[in-house]
Amino acid sequence: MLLVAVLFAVVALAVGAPAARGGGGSGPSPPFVNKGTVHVGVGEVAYIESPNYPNNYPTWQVTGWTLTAPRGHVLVINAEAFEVEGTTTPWYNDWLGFWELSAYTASYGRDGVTGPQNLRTQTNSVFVKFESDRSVTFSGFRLRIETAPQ
Ligand SMILES: [Ca+2]
Repeated sequence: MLLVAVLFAVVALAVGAPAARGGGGSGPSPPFVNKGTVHVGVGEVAYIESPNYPNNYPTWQVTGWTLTAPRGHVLVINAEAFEVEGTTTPWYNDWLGFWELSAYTASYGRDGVTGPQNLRTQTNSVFVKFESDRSVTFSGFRLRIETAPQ
């Protein structure tokens, strides 16, 4: 039981860290915009785009999506377009990341450079988070999302 509690605390810290970092300043976290849940059925294709795409995304904003697939399936995510002010080091400038929602696994795919390429999730639900800092924006991204058997 204690182990579960510790694991939960670690996950909570990992998820909370990027917003708490505050884009390099000491100010508050960027405002969060919840884009809701996108369910992708077997054989279906869904797309999510950065805010205002293909025009530039706003500065100082966190945008979140929840992606789900039917039980027994996972999500396969590909960036069809990805123009973001980022580095290969997480937590700098603007970045996109993924968190499993139904497993205590590490986040992955945090990236501001290439975007996900054939990223296969471990479970059927992930949280997608895009954070932009206080300056410099680009056209952002368009992600293609499909399902595959787990
Ligand atoms: Ca930026």
